[in-house]
Amino acid sequence: MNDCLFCKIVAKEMPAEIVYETGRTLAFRDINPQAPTHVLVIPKGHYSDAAALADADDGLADEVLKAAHAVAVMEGVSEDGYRVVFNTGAGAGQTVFHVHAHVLGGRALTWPPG
Ligand code: D5M
Repeated sequence: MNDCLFCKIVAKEMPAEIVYETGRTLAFRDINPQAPTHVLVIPKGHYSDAAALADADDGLADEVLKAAHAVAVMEGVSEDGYRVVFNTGAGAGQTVFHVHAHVLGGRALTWPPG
């Protein structure tokens, strides 16, 4: 996708602090962190949101979730608990329409979220 910010990060046309990478996924720090650990995990291929990723039905959604857990372990937040969030749709606060899992941890996380 020509105008997609996260496709540009995948293509290394935009800088990002990459913390983890597999063949089909990429994880980088959120530019506006909401917790001590706030990493975004994306598929390298373009899917607009979590529903489109699920529809791909080729194991990629599993890989994104596995990468999210690997990031939590690497960041040292898996023991105390962490959150994986897919904002899906503008009404849920999605602003970048290349599906991304927010991995949040390193502080007490309250529920319900805002
Ligand atoms: O989350 C979109 C997230 O993407 C939001 O937390 C900011 C983050 N963001 C936006 N631009 C960048 C760049 N260039 N690097 C890293 N992080 C970025 P959403 O769920 O769509 O609201």
